[in-house]
Amino acid sequence: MKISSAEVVVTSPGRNFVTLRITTDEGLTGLGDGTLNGRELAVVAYLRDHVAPLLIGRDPANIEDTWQSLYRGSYWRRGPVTMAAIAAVDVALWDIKAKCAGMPLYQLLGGASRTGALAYGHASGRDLPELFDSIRAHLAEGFRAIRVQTAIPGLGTVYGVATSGGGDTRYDYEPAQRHPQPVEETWDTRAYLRHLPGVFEAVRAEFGPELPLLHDGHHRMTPIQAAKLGKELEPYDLFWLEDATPAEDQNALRLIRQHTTTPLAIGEVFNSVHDYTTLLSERLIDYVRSAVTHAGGVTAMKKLLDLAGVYGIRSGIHGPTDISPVGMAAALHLDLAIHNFGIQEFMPHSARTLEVFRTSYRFTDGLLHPSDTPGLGVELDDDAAAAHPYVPAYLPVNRLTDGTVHDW
Ligand code: CS2
Ligand code: MG
Repeated sequence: MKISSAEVVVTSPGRNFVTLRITTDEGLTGLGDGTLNGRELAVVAYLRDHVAPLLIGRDPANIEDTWQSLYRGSYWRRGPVTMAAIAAVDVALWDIKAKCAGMPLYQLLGGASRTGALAYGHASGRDLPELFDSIRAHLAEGFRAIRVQTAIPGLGTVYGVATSGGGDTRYDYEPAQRHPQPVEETWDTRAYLRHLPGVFEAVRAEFGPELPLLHDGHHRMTPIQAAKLGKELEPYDLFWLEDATPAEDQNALRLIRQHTTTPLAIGEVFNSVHDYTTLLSERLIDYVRSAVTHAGGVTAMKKLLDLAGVYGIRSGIHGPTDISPVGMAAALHLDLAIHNFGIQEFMPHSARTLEVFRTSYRFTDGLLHPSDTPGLGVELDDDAAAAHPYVPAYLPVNRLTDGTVHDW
């Protein structure tokens, strides 16, 4: 069998998605996600202009060889654009291989290690009553683990906090926004650090000690600020504190670790196992947060997660709405198969997105299952995709109260 075409489909059913469809001379197709939020067209060009021509005529069965050719063979390694493009190819080839075998992908990864993947949902509120309502709504939908984000008194819009009600608009706070320039938000870390422990105290008092609670710091603290926050949150027994400090500084995690037993998660902006070497070998984190879509696909993620497992570190695969349903399905097959699964992030896609991407994965009683459909279990509806052309969009920029650009 040979690859006969590799087409890139860009669609924007509320937010932008980049999908690679590989077709073989025997008529089999595979899908891969290459969505890089706010920088989508860079991956499109990388795939269309530089990668697709290399794929034509290759044997789709040789996934490892194709991965290594695109990684080692290009000379320019790593980086979010390259690794999202490689991920798109890799996942599409796994989809084809699993369809060929007539099996769901997780079977090719070793079979199921569990009945489903524990998912966490995103609750948020501008104040405690709104936050409590959001937590209750997620519990009613079946979520058994909850990420908690709140607004901060004195600051305006805070990234990760819903400004609208339920339904499809519920997660509208996290798309890259469709403006010609990025929206600017104001940030004050001291105000955040003063406010957050009280929020967790109130949530524990309301919802009791058992519910797993998570929090995302969006890379906004210095190491010593993160150490202080981790220490102050210890009484509230977090499942994890995510992205406490800017992720590229692996050594920062060492300082945080010396001060707190709050579990740490990091890695949604990482794209290679090389971003993790210190973190894993020194056991400076508890959860690996990379997305299949941004870290080189199933092939690379399986190796990364196996290495993490050697150190007793578990998975927490990135699953926001800017990972397409194709990337989400790939994550779920890994979640089901690997031994060191921790938790899966799950922000359900909008109904509009699910008209473009026909999924078969299921969310039941707090657990996600990729389904037993052969392959990944996702198909792309071309007509629905074409009805939503690309719209430029940017993630917001974060500035301190004096106007300084800040990390996030
Ligand atoms: C967030 C994401 O899901 C998360 O944990 O940090 O919403 C992230 O900000 C976006 O994926 C950025 O594209
Ligand atoms: Mg995050």
